[in-house]
Amino acid sequence: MKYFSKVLALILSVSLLFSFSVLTVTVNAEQGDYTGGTEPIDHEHNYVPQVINPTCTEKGYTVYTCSICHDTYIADYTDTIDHTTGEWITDSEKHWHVCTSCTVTLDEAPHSYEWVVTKPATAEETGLKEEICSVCGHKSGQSQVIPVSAGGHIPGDINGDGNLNNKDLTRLFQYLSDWDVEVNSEALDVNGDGSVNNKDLTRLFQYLSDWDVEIH
Ligand SMILES: [Ca+2]
Ligand SMILES: [Ca+2]
Ligand SMILES: [Zn+2]
Ligand SMILES: [Zn+2]
Ligand SMILES: [Zn+2]
Repeated sequence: MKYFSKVLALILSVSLLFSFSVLTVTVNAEQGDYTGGTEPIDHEHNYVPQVINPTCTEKGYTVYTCSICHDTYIADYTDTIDHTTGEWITDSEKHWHVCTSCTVTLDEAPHSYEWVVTKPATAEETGLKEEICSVCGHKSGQSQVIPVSAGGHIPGDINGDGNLNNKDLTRLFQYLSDWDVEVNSEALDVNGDGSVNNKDLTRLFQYLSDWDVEIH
């Protein structure tokens, strides 16, 4: 009987010890489950905002972090900003921009050339017209000399548009054919002989054909 009591006592104490161990393990396990996302102690989150500014490729947002448990969430997205463009970049055919922050190519288009008087002619000196892109300012390399202006007109500029070309030849032909066309009367006497006739037409044709002749 005494022996039996001893055995029982041993069994009881072993099972008690076992239960206690299980309990201890369980508590440890519960504590071990905590990995920093949430703290077992209840608290009012104290979210501190950190604003991340948008770029031209990524939206902006605000990161809210709890100063106590470090729980975070993201909210308050803001739209992307415009690309940042500097100077035009050009080649012989086209112009474009490159965003200085994300390097995307923007606004690519062929040059849009116009004739621009870069140096007006005077009574003493010839002027210069150049073909320049009206968008980016690129010069095609094409240029025209503007003849010295004499007495307020450009020699040979029959239609008075500042250019010397076949349109003037046509206009002079029309004028001589009694068409009702506008002419710069001071430019009509192309060869400077005091009268306006077919000789002036011939002289202008020769001049425009790069013959070595004078016009007035
Ligand atoms: Ca003209
Ligand atoms: Ca003449
Ligand atoms: Zn918190
Ligand atoms: Zn960009
Ligand atoms: Zn251009």
